[in-house]
Amino acid sequence: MAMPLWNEHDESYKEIHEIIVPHLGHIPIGKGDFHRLPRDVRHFIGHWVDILNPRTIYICDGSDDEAHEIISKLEERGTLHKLRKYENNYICRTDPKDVARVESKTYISTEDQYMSVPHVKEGTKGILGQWESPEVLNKDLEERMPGCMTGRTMYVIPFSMGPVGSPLSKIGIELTDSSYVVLSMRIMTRVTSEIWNVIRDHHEFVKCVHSVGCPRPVKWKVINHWPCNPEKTLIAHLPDKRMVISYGSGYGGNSLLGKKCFALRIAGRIAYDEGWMAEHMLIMSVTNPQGVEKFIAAAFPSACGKTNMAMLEPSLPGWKVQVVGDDIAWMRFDKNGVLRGINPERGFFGVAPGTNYKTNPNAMKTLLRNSIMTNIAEGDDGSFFWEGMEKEVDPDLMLTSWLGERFTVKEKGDRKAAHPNSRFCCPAEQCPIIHPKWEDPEGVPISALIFGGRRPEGIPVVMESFDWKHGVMLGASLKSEATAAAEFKGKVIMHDPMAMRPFMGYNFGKYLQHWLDFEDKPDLKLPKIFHVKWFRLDEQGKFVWPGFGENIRAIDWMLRRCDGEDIAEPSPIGLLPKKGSLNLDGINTDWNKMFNLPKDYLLGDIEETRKFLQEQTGTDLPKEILNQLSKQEERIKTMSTK
Ligand code: OXD
Ligand code: MN
Repeated sequence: MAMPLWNEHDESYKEIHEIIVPHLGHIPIGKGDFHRLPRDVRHFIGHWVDILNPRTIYICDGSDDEAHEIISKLEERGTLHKLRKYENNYICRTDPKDVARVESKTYISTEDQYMSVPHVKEGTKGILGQWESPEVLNKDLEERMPGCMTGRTMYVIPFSMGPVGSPLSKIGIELTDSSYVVLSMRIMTRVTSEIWNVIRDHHEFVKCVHSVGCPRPVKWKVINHWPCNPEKTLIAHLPDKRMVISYGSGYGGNSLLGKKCFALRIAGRIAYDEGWMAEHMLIMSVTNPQGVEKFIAAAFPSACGKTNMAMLEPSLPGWKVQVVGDDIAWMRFDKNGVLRGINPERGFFGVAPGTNYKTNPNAMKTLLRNSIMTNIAEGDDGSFFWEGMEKEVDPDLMLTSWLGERFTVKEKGDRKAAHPNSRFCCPAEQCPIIHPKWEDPEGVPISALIFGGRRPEGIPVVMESFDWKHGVMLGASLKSEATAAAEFKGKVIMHDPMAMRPFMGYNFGKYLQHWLDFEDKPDLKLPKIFHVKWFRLDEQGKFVWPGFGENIRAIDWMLRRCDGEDIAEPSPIGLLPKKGSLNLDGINTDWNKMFNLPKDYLLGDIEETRKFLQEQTGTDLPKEILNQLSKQEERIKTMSTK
């Protein structure tokens, strides 16, 4: 292969002052002192400036002044627009072709294909990550990257995932030509010049390169002042090199490279190499009326209510919930064998539709200042609006939809005011129930791990796994409705094992084995694993469980199990609450509808899940998972049909 684009060779190393850009001469530094950056960072920047050819370089320091300067520029240009009703809140509309993560254009590239993806069964299209050979990737990048920042500013964003300097944190540097990305990254991660010192001490950083793929002069019409290049979008990961290269999209998980690309795909691989876990999980603390606090981490697929659960307002008196994180958990067993977790992010990048004062009052209060909202609707009074807020605003409020249509709330009908994947991006520290220890460098001790998904049928509202291995199998069997967070349409039920399907950065078989192996380490205090399903429907299509704040009742049961209370009984598929052990005071539910086990459905489900895992993971599927599936199937077969 020709020298890959990402290889920084000492012979090709250029200090910035040696780089001559055609027509411009030396690259001007728009802001920052390039020569004071650590050598490895200068090397990285110099290498990419040479390829990308930006007009100028802007080294970010994460300060408020910097944000204000960029915001004013974007307001002038029309990319951002102030929402008058609040303090420092802005709305942004993208090109309607750039609205979600693009899983079909997301690749993992390693020399060894099977480090990235499993040996899928012949004829099967793998959905647990897409591999591209370094040769092909290099060709794809050669077609895209050279000169792609021509005429644009290249921002250098130093950031920490996790509290700066924590032993559980990791450092990244993102080069980007999107100022929207700069503003969002400083909400979602810790952007500060202190990072340079951390790099000087530890040297390692994850390299992130991002371009919207619209060199100037742009040859096509830029829509909504949102440059992007959807035809050529490519999100590439090089886990061996600890590197991400993203081209063509400015949106969310495609461009805020600290989030899915780094904190899940690259960190997943680092965690595998170093013996810890990077998971698509919220972290929350729950304190019972006796004042006993426990932390739980919960994995749900995208847009299944992780943010709502992390911030839930308990319906039962005397209970308190506090949030540590709503999307990603990095967890490691400490020297005493306790699993400790941090939220590597600093903000919430939540799905807006469906969020309101009933479903998530704490999120609503978090959003009242210093936030950026993308593809939502705006009220004529300078307020934000999205589906789900209809009952909380004046029905005569005139809206401008995300597509620029004008209608009042009551005239809206079936039209969408906001895109289904419209997002709010806000600082976590503004959340009224943020946990005082959310930035503790040691992380918080995790007592329980929960898996859940959005699927209508069959599975009980809450259950406990028989043991760790059985819990891993339950996680691997997770299914959920497709969501607008990626490019899917409709409500098909998709497998989303461990809620990690779109975020795997290495072979899923190795990932499952990595999880299973924790059980063999005798000194570890493994948390209990549970499975929940808040969205079970009855035959009439009605939810059998009230959800939201009432979920505290299931959490109460799980935490009492963590304390060893005798309130569970075995069923063929896991440990279920003994009748009467779930606190249902004051709510109207039907125990049978919540916990009945439809034999035929469960048998069909297990057969289908085994087929899925065998096809998708092939010879990499750990034997233990097959063993767990067979045992489960045998147990179900012995059930009576009643
Ligand atoms: C997210 C997602 O944005 O999971 O969190 O898609
Ligand atoms: Mn997510």
